[in-house]
Amino acid sequence: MKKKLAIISGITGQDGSYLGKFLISKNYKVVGIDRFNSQNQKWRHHYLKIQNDIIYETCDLNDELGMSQLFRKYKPNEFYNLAAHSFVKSSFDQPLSVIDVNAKAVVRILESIKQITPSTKFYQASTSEMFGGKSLSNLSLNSQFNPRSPYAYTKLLAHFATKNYREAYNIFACSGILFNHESVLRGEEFVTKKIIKFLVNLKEGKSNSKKLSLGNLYSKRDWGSAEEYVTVMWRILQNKKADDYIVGTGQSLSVKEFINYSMRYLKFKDFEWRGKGLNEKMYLNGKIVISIDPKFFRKTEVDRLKCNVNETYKKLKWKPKFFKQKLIQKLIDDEYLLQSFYSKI
Ligand code: NAP
Ligand code: G4F
Repeated sequence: MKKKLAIISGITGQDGSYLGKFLISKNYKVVGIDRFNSQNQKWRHHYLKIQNDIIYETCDLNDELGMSQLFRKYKPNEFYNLAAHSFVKSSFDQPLSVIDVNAKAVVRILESIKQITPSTKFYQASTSEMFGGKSLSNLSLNSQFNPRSPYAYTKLLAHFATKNYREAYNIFACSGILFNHESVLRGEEFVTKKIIKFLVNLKEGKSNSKKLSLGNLYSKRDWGSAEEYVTVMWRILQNKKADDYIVGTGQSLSVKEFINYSMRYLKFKDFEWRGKGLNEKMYLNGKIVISIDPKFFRKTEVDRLKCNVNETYKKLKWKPKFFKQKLIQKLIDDEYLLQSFYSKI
């Protein structure tokens, strides 16, 4: 039987790398779109040992001609659009370039599908950030969107464009509204990786790891596992009907709770939080190890995100295995494995 062919944009990122590995294990031919300066980002592929199994095509998502040529050349069965400016905080500093990659480029891809390969199934990486706000209840597909950053409002445009191409042109275009998902391959600017790398180094007495500065300790996120969530992206495109989906764990933790769980799993004793607001600090054996730096605060924060998992279970017949302590334990165990991998090469 002929292998299915999938194109993944954002192949060098956290999700692109895990999805690439997953699709290769499913016997797909995987074409990954990287950028001319992505070379130093291939470390994830080396770690997962997939670099020789991916057909790399270099093309910026904003390169309209280059992107349409990829559809002509490969006629993909599936296209996973994971490329994005994905860091919320820095999206405030460059809103126009965020609009280009997170919104305009998505419409161009959908146009290419419509004009060149209308049977290509399309997955759009939508995000729980689109809900924004201060939501207290569990978020579902019917919840109101209230984007609070350039990242979130550009993703919302792409989300609705995906829906519109599905409804107007009958294209198999789906959005997965995914809540935060983490792994050892997360970029170091994101809070879970920043915390865990610091704490593991602190535990191991590494000299570069004496003090950590963070922003808002009280925002809450519904954190799941990236390795698990990429399998759901694939599932979404295997359903009979194209639709939108919401994917989370139904559990949320604050940044501070995440740190406390991590400290306990790493068996740190004698740690305590003292002070309030900008003066809040964590002490370990009487010494400050974590403090607040206002430079990490968002101009407009999303205070709390928590998924209504009933919809996830019902529409996808899938339940997450990793959340809360189990996720944190995996992130810490995997951080040790990653560090040991790099110490040997
Ligand atoms: P990531 O690690 O930051 O990866 C982003 C990818 O996009 C990288 O491969 C990057 O390439 C690529 N990219 C950025 N700008 C590009 C451009 N102009 N042209 C081509 N490629 C470009 O993000 P992730 O965590 O894997 O997330 C994957 C997708 O899911 C993103 O769209 C994100 O917004 C969305 N999402 C993520 C989460 C989450 O919690 N992780 C939750 C909901 C939605 P370089 O390596 O060259 O920089
Ligand atoms: O790890 P974060 O930067 O992730 P954020 O902003 O929730 O966005 C991630 O998840 C979204 C899904 O909801 C994705 F769409 C998006 O692409 C990305 O993957 O920050 C998490 C929370 C925020 O409330 C932030 O204010 O942690 C808080 N935080 C506190 N101190 C910090 C820090 N965040 C970062 N990055 N760095 C800090 O020092």
